Amino acid sequence: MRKIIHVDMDAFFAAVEQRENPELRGKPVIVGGRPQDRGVVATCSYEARKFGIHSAMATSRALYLCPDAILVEPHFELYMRVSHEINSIFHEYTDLVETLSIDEAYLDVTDRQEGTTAYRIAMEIKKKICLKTGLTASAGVSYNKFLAKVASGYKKPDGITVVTPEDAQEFIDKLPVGSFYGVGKVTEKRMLDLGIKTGSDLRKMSLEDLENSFGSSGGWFYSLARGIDESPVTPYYERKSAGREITLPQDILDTGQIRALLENISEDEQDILKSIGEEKGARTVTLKVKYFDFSQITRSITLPGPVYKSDDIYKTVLRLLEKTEAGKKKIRLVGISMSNFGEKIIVKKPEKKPDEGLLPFPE
Ligand code: TTP
Ligand code: MG
Repeated sequence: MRKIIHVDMDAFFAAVEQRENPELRGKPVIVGGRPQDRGVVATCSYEARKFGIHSAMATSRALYLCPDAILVEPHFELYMRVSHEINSIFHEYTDLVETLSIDEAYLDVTDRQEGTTAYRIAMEIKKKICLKTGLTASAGVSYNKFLAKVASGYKKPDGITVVTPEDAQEFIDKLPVGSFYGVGKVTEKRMLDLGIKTGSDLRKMSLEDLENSFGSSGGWFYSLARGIDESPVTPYYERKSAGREITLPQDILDTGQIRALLENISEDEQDILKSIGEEKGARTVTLKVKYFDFSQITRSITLPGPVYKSDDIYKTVLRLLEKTEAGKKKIRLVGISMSNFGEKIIVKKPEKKPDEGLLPFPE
């Protein structure tokens, strides 16, 4: 059985601001954009939540609900620094860390429990986060990602909740459908319209009915209602593309020579994909050309399926080469890059749609 921990920082941006400025502690603090700029709330302190303020609400409305709240503009760089600090704590325990957002991650500690338990590891992580950053986090411990995530939100702030296989069904049955992974605002409303309010109601639905009502997500909801979520903790890689480019020793006009170079780079590309574990290939191929006068263009194509073999990459690149001025203008640099990794995604786990008006997360 797997042991998964989900850790989520409490009122993250607001807690960081309260740490930086003692005058903000114990007070309703809103981090977000200014009302005169039609700003929205990124988050707010727990003191502010008592007034009904929440993320993505217009700041003007938030200040109407709590005129004494203190509005602070976000300091993303600072939050990113803290985010890196907590991530390095996670990595002290396992490499199987999946970063979900700036303040939360899953850890798979199945193989890290010698002489300890997942619960103790989670306690230790919370303590270390507090020592290193002065902030509190909440944690959930269970045998899959879905339950660990719901559990971490169960006793916020500064909480820890364990859901064992024995307790799971009772725990799930009581959950409001809105807390199921993949149930966004629209799906929640549709479920409520169908009379599905809790996990228990969801479990009473047949697979067929769920598929009829929710398409490919139906099977996912059917499994979640029974505490089944096999999705692995997948370490998050920042890499979104992989490429290689060559600056030529001399500018080249001859397309034959350019093609030969591109053939070599296509072979390198296959090796690069292999070395980064993207052996299923990538769907988007981009050709970059810099002309003798330093003007530069890129031409790309997104294919219906991924390419991986150097021959296929090369063939695709030749199509792109036709859309350049190769042969007419001397070229000083050529490069190929591949992105959009993996097979065409078959939707198994629906994405939770962020609410409108979200502040963009920093890159
Ligand atoms: P959350 O973990 O959703 O919220 P939180 O950490 O502020 O509060 P909680 O104790 O309930 O976990 O999001 C983490 C940070 O991401 C949050 O501090 C601010 C930012 N954020 C936005 O900028 N816009 C949003 O709509 C949300 C939900 C979060
Ligand atoms: Mg949080």
